Amino acid sequence: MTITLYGGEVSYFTGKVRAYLRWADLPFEEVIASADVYRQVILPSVGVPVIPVLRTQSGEILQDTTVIIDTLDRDRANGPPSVYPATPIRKLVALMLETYGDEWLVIPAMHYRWHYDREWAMGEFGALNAPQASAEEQFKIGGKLAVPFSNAASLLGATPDMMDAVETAYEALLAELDAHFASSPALLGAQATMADFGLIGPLYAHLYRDPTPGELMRRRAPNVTRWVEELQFQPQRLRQPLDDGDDIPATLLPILRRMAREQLPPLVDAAGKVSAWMAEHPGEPLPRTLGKHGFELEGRRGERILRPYSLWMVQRIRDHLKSLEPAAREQADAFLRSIGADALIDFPDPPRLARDKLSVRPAGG
Ligand SMILES: N[C@@H](CCC(=O)N[C@@H](CS)C(=O)NCC(=O)O)C(=O)O
Repeated sequence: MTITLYGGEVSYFTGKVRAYLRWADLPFEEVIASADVYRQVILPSVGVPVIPVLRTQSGEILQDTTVIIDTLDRDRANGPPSVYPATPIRKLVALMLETYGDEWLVIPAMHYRWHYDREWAMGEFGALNAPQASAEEQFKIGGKLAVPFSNAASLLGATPDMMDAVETAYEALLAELDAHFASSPALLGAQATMADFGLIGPLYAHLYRDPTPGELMRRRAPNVTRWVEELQFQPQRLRQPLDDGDDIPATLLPILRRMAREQLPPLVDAAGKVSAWMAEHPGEPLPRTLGKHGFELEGRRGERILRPYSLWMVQRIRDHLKSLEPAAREQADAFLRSIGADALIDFPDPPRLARDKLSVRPAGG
């Protein structure tokens, strides 16, 4: 059986897995997640309407891009190098940037899509759901399907008073990434790693493909555009193994400082609130969102939904840190301090979490 990827071009997380499959040179078939596919494959096997979903060669159904890539990475035979660098600080950075791409850059991705390219996105949603319908029919269907997604932009923090800050932060990130890719083929050097697969999610389906941010990327950031196109379509060059060192390219540091400044404070806050909720609801699975909490971007304060799932990704970073020998741990801590990510050193870990579809539950519960 060949691998099947159920998803769509318009989907953030499908772009992440598709890029990985092509990069890993694994033969696969991509099936558009139409209404029929949701009904016949996704809902019965996963229980919630979500993409992407992957059927492995042995017929196992996997949901969640981190789980999908980790499973394929673990089972790879004489194939591509691992997406996880072998050295401690690079692996730390790969895990951090995956978390940044998956859980934070949803803000600009959703903002540009739903505040600039709404009608276009509705047509795309309709085409995904009903590939055989007329353009007019697809637009109507897409309009209905798009409602929860279009609300996501403001729920995630791109409220009207924060839009300028979201754009300022994204344009600055684009400039930082462009400077980085001017001298480096991938985020950590020669080889694509989990850092690249994390960032390709938002930077392909939304910020490259959608008309308004796509034009912005092509105009302002030709090196980012080239990286997106290589990683998504022609990843051969990005399979050169990393060298044996553990240094981080200097051009990546502003991006890591940005992640530390923007995303870490709300993650620390989320950890406190999730711990408190778990203490009050022993053994219970967490809701997908736990109210709202504040965040700061470019000097402005906004509000966004708190998603416990993000802490499952932080747990992966923390597990890596805790697995390090004392000398390596000391170096990793010094590195975290140097990029302003001190919060990861003694992060207020909630009780251990297990992933549960689109949220989390107490591990073992
Ligand atoms: N963290 C998950 C998220 C998957 C996800 O959010 N998929 C989006 C489309 S790109 C979706 O189907 N969302 C449905 C929903 O959030 O209800 C992953 O890595 O796969």
